[in-house]
Amino acid sequence: KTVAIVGCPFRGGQAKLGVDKGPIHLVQAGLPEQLAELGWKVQFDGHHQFEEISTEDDPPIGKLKNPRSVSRVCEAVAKVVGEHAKKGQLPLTLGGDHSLAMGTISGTLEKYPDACVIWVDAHADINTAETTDSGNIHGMPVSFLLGIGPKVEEFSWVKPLLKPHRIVYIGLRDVDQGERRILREHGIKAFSMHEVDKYGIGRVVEMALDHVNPGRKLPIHLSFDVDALDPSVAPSTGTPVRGGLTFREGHYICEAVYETGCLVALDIMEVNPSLADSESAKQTVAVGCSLARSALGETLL
Ligand code: DIR
Ligand code: MN
Ligand code: MN
Ligand code: MN
Repeated sequence: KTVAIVGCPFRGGQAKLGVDKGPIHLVQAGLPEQLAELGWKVQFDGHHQFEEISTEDDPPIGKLKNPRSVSRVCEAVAKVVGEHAKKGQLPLTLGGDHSLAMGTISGTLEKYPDACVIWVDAHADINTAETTDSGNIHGMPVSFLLGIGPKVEEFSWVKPLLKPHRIVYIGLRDVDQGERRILREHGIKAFSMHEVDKYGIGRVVEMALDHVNPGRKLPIHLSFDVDALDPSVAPSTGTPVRGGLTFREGHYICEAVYETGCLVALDIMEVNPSLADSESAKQTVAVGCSLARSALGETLL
């Protein structure tokens, strides 16, 4: 078993500086060695630089900010992730902002068209070119993957391969009005922090898996935005929202997904070591590493 680390130092899907440094810090903190320790063969051939893709001179298209650079970077990421998956490797993408998941999930679906997605986040990231208030594309990748909302020519390479019943959310607590409507209209299953409080994380994960992966046979892509965690656990991230998952709840999700034996791709997104103080940054990077380890088989006993 081989894990291929795809380092994506990219921040064009949102406005804050520093999230492009996330993958560098995660690797410097020893993530490749930690995964090797768990028995994985680790392939990591340096961070992707996307040098040929300019983030300057990229004026908005409609409300969308940095549309060309986001689109081209995600297309490149889709290709890289797809190639690793086709070799039978498990791609672990380190962000960078969550717009990258447009690429990672496209790559996964290229190899595994029946894959389901578990999206762990404070946010639904399902705004469309029409509903977005911020224009930040990290708030929109899911709508592109589903093929909903107005068509944007620049993103025409994204195949709408994801079906609404193949994605489930855990951890939501900051969902825009337009996003609520989309979730409702498309019947997309979401477990907000309210359900985590009500049922406990164990039952929530079980219900989430029952929804997207009833027979536990389908490949799983786990896309984890560290802002799903409470800001006391993961302070260094661009859009923290209070009332999030505890350290254990976050790790439990990863452990339970690993236990299904169905995990084929993993994203750890939105670690921004430039935000908050350096202790907080260290803590957030360490949490990013330990979430990845849990999803890749680290156990407590
Ligand atoms: C908001 C915030 N829904 C937006 N989204 C964030 O900009 O569309 N996603 N922060 O991570
Ligand atoms: Mn997100
Ligand atoms: Mn988020
Ligand atoms: Mn988001």
